[in-house]
Amino acid sequence: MKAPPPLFLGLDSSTQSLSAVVIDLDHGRVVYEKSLNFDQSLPQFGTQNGVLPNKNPLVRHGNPLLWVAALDLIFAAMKQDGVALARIVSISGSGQQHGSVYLNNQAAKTLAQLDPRRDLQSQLRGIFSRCTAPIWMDSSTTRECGEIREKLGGLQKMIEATGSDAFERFTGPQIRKFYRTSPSSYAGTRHIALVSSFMASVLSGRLAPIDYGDGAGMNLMDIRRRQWHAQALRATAPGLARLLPDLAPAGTVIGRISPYFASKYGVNPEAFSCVWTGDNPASVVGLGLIQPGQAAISLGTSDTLFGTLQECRTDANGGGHLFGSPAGGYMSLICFKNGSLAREHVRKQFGLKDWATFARQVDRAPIGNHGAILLPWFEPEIVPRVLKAGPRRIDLDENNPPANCRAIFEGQALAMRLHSGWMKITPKTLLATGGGANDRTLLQIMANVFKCKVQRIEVSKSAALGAALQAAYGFLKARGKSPSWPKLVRPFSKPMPNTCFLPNPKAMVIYDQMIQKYAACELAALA
Ligand code: XUL
Repeated sequence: MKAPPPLFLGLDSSTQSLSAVVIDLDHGRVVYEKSLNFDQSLPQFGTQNGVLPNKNPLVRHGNPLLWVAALDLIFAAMKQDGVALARIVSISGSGQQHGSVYLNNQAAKTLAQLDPRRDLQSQLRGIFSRCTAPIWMDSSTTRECGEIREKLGGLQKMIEATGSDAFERFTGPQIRKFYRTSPSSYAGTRHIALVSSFMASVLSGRLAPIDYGDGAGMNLMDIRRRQWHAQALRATAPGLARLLPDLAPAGTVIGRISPYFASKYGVNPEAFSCVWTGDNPASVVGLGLIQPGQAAISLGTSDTLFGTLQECRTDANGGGHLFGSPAGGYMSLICFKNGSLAREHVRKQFGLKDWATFARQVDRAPIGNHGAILLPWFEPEIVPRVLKAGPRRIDLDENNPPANCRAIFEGQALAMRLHSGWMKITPKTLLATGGGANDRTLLQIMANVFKCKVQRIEVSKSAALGAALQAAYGFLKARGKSPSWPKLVRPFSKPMPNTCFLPNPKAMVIYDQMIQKYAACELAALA
């Protein structure tokens, strides 16, 4: 009898949940999917949408102990659901980008000696030099961004060196703030991990490297040479080089899975534990964006637009980012903090019970909304940089439900087009993923604004799927094979039937005019 095919596991530790996707590469199919929502599954941590409450709207931290508790829960769930964990030959993952975890001198030893009779949370409690982790939603480091940018020689030099301007949520400015405000805790830090490399460290039982995708989200990596940028490290905090792990391609085999997971959950003890990446880089491969010029929008907690590039092209205006792609080459990305939570804000404001009801309201207002503009900055925004939260309404009646529902969708789509011109991406099809991609009205508006076909892709957990593919790539490479990315992704990146949205020529003309007004309103609001 033929042995059952090997399985590959991808995990995604995102802002609000931990997801798992298991794939069978031989048959080109996903055999298992699961998501654990942090607020619901681990209410004892007191998070709201995965974030620790903080009175200061600029400060947003997560709890690394919650993330490891979720890891225990998801392995227990997989075991309970009958996933053939003994057939898993390789594991990789992705994490919310930019967030940083600060470990002390106990970390390496503790990770290497995990006891399967106890849980992760109680064993790892003592390994942190900072008990919370600033995440990508944090905007509290404007001062540090200015200092680092200046030390590196200004905006253009910063972008040239690291692929991005200094951004509040990026890890370098966050590290600098920690060093400045808590010097003794910084002195007690022996290792700084990203969410991705922290989770990979727990799975591997040893401190894991950072990959080029997530490494580029730190303002610390030389984007061309793919090594730590000595001057950026010096500009950030003293002794930083000693605190960072090596950089490595995503999917590189770190070692075998920690015996903790093998003996506690029955994971194959020979399974490889591979280097993780960021959630957006993982989505690039999860969506099959391997050819230069392919692009996607991800409508989740953050809304992002990203595409695959061969060459190193940066945004001279400083709003966008360039990261390494797990499939080699680069990915361009623009990120808006006001994604699903802003949409939800409007839905709740008008007491609309679900998204279908919301969509009916949108349809009651005409395309272009009689010129009503909503700058959707319910939270401090990343692009453009807005620190004082609060939506700005222009020619928009605050109490009119249809106008406001349409205005948030149109405003988000217009902002995406306005700020992504530098990518010079003109895809035939823009793929759509994330929870917001369930909304047909939103996708139709995206198609009209971007003037191209928008297609929803049959992947609900694109980052976790990308991570599983990364695990497969790393496994095959370590076995001396030469895996091909286009071949690996092909069976998994199928567009969904009946979810193709074609641009409407009349709407295209309306939005071509409206984008001018949107840009002018944005400029005026920023001034
Ligand atoms: C990207 C970014 C967000 C997070 C969300 O730069 O900050 O998309 O990765 O998890």
